[in-house]
Amino acid sequence: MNISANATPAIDSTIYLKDYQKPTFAVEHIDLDIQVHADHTRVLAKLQMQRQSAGELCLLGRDLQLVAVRINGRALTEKDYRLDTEQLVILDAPEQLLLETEVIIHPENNTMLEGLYQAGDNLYVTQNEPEGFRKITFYPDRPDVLSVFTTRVEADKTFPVLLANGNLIETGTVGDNRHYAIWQDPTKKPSYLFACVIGDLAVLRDHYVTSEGRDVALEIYAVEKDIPKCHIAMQALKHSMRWDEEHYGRPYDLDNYMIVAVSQFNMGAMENKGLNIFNTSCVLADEAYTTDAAIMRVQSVIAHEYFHNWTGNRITCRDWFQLCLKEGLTVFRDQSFSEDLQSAAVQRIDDVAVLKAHQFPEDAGPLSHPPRPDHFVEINNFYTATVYEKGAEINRMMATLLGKEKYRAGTDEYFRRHDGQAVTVEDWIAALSAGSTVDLSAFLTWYNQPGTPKLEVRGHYNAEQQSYRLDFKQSLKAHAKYPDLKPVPIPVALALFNPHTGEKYTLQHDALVENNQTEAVYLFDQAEASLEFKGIDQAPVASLLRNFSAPVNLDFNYSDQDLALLLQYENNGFNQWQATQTLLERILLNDHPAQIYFDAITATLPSIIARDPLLASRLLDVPSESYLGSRIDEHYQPEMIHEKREALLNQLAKVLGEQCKTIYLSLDPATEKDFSQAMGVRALRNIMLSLIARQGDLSVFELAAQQFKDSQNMSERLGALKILVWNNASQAQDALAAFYQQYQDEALALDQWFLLQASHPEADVQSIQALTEHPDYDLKTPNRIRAVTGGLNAHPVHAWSFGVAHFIELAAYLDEKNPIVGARLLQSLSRWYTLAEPQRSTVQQALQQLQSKVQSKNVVETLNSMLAV
Ligand code: B3K
Ligand code: ZN
Repeated sequence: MNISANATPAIDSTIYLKDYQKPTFAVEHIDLDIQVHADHTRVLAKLQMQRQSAGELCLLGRDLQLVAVRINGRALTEKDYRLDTEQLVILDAPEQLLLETEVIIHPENNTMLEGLYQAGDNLYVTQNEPEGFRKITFYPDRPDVLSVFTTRVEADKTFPVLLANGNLIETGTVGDNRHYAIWQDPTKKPSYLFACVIGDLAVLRDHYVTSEGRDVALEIYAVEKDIPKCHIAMQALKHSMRWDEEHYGRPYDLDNYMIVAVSQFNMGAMENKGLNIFNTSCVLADEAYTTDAAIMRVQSVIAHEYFHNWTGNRITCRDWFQLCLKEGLTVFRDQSFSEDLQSAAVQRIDDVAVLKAHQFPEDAGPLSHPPRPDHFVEINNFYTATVYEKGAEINRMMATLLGKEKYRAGTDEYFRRHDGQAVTVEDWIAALSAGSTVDLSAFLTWYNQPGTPKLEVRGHYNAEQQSYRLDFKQSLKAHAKYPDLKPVPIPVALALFNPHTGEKYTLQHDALVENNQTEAVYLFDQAEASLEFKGIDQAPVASLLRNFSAPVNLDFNYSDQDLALLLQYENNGFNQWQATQTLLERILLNDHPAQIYFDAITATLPSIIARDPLLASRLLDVPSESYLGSRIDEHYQPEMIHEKREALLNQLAKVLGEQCKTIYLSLDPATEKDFSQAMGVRALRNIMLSLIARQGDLSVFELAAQQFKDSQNMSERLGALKILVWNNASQAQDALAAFYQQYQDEALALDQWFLLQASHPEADVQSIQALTEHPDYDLKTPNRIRAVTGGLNAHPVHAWSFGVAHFIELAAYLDEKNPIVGARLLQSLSRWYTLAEPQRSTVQQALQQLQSKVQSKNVVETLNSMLAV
């Protein structure tokens, strides 16, 4: 009965959305008994099942050692079932049955961090989305089988904490050394939301009273020394609970909500019902240990996982093709929450920057897929920027179009119709349309086709008629797997500025869907269309796609001067930023003169710094080398981009001259009461330090060394350390050693120490090797692996030269040990074919060689797609 865990998986097993079939059996109740021992874990499961439709009773299971199987009390023999590496099929199953199985699993050897696994000496945790539950027990492990779970967890008393979903109903001892806990989750849920935790952890407790009067116990579990770093997450949790009540009318539905922090985790966090499991990087937050950006991320991930309770858990996905139904909507919800936490414009800038840096390149390369794909080999490969971030943008477009009230009526209807169900993207759009009374069915096209639409707009001013016409055209690049591409509805938020006064014109036009006099939204949903405004007495400067109202590539005939004017006049902070980014892209990629940019930024910066330091810090963004690289489709030479960008930054430093030091010295984060303002001040000061270093002013190292020494804040300390280390200052080695000394037992701070060195501008094969040979480098901890690969990716010149060997070697190793992470790492090489020769062929050969060696579905599917260009 023992099926080998290592049999080669079937690689050609593509799964298609069109083949979806309803489950043949429902599971009314599952009773689990998980007995953890040092060298194995025994799992007993009792499933009360009921036939729903004709077909086999198929239980999915992987790497399980089957000990016994019984139906309605009768032990089965091998002729009663079929067993292979993926499933247990019961022959001649009755209509109604109690199925009992007993299996042995090995969480202590589970390096894939999927299913039940040991995460360090004192902890066992689960990760079951999307298909981890089948590594715990035989089960119809698919999201449309919802059941009531009762879980008994038993372990040695050296693991005092025994958790599972729902309410604790019993605890007790087993002999002298062991104990157990029984949990019951009253809500029906799919198996991917099952979780249990067995560990030696401390806990931070609080509570929250919902709008319905339910007093919810809140608990965050972490190792003892990290408990003081859990307060920000706890506040964010309470804030999220309130926010979801106020904005979506969704109160929490259980009596407890637990979060567990784990240092070995494949991704950010997991929304298991009432028992979230988090990567420590997404829960621990403390100004002394955590950067401002990481603190913001903690708050947004806490909110994200909490919001899943309604969008994901109470209403889940019918099948994994619908992943973006829960992820796109939940990302949109967490982004909206974060916009309320800090400057909304800066949050939008940061979210769009991520979209453009990751999703746009993904959608422009061989891994491009629709937010709702229609086929896959390995679903883990589809937890992508497209599913998450583009999915969020689709929801944002519909929300923009509907306005607050109608959007709320639409989401209310969704919850009313589908609570307790497993549904599809069509169900979401239908409910949103019915509730809002606006037909949104055209937005389905966004879910079903790949690629970033190109939106070409041309503005024509007619002085005689005092009219201004905008001609719109949309197009998509052909895609081999999705040939039938259609126009999509594109909400274009816009304003027209008088070029002399900077005032906005009043906009009158019947085609505008939202119009508050001077700011409007036009829904462009044809292949081509025009829009003409009357009463415009000067050739205006149009500001299009305000707040990034649609995820498209805009090509508009702005002059550079128009963009400079927008930096000055726009009251939409996002479009101010976008104007600088467009201008810089033209300078760096199309050789436009830089002077207009320098003039505009020097003229506007002082007033913006005084008003909004956080926004000011973003307006100084210069598009990253990797983003610029992603805009080049052939003969891409990373060195050339690097040199141009460096030259521009050096010139900017020169133009700003003395101002840099003046700004640096005039700002003091300690005097800022508001976190978001203080964060802006810290970001600005760090930018100024790097500009002063570019001026060749050696006194910057004194300033940086002082900042490093005096500050208790991680953003300030790391910012200063970067200046010292990246410029090889004489103080660098001492500071690096001091940092290590202070944080060697703080894994997340140490990740920053690795990242900072891996992203050294002069990093090379030896320095990267030294990092990977460091005693604290750990291949079992994805965060540590990502600290080094993240550093390499920060410099495309490095990533595409000696970095390639590092990625390939890692992927070959992870193919067996942790294929989810292995496949993910390779995605950053997906645009290899855009490189100029000979680099293009070198990388291609390296990928091909890897392709001949790897086995996992994850890595094989990723490489096959990457090489099929
Ligand atoms: N739903 C999980 C992601 C699971 C990823 C599995 N490879 C986290 C989230 O999106 O909230
Ligand atoms: Zn999510």
